[in-house]
Amino acid sequence: MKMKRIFREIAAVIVLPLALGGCSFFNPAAALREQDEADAAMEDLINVGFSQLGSESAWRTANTESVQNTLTEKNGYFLLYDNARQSQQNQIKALRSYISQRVDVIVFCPVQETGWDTVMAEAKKAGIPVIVLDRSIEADDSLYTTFVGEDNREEGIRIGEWLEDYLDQQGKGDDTENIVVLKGTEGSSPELGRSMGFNAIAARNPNWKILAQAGAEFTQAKGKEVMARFLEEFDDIDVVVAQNDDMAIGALEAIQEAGKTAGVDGDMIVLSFDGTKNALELVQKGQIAADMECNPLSGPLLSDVIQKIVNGEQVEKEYYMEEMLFTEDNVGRYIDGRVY
Ligand code: GZL
Repeated sequence: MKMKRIFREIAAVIVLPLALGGCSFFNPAAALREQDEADAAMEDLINVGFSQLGSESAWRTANTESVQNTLTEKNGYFLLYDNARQSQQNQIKALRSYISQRVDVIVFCPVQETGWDTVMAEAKKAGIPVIVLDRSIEADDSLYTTFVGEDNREEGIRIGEWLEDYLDQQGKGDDTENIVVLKGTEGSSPELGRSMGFNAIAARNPNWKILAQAGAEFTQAKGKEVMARFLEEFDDIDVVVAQNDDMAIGALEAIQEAGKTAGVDGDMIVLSFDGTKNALELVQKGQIAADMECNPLSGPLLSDVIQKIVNGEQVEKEYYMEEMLFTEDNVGRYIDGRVY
């Protein structure tokens, strides 16, 4: 589609000078014919520019692979991919590059909620539909076509409700519960959403005391570092809320190194988000008490939405992935089928 003109321009810039330069091994006619064939093949493909925010977690790797394994040439796509390494500026650069290459659709996972209006207005002016994937943004919603991802606030509420029920069942519904929270990338929609959801449940449980909340960037290393700091500061932590599995696994390492234990009969319980296979194995062992799924396998749904857009069909303003809560009661039925 639109990418065709780009390849002609590239061909003209590269091929002709070489031809004029008379390189002995170079056959300009053949090269242009090959270019035309490439153009023709390219013409039928949907050109998608995909800006991924980084590779900070197992979840992110699964999300990237889901998109790359779905938006393939065999499925009718030409995929341009960029890993922004947690930098909004890198994402904006990638989006501007896709605009200048006149792709058919732009897809991006925003590293943070704010700061996108200008570049999205540029995409809109260029007539390129934008799909916000995974994380949501704070922007004029006329600037993007649709959102495909997860309801992070609902995830936070569901983990909080599970903790309420668990404590009631343990006969601790009125006990003081000292809680620490390992937050994801500050300002990201999962950090904001999960915090908002969990805090709404905490607000109706005055016996829950949130001792500390700190950012640990959704990584295992930072999760361990921040949890170690919490363990030095507080000697009576009852609940750890890790806003993703990588931080939860890091926290468990710190708990063990501090000579403490996690689990139903342990010093504290650990709650997590994502539902990665490694974490579900820890749920099965009782080291993580509950894990709220956040489904990264959005490639197929994304492709369905792109097809609707390029076919001129009406699309919803948002599409949410199916998600469930894993505990030791149900995890055994799902763990073998886990692909991430
Ligand atoms: C959630 C997603 C988060 C995951 C983390 O929608 O953006 O980012 O929970 C990932 O594991 O790093």
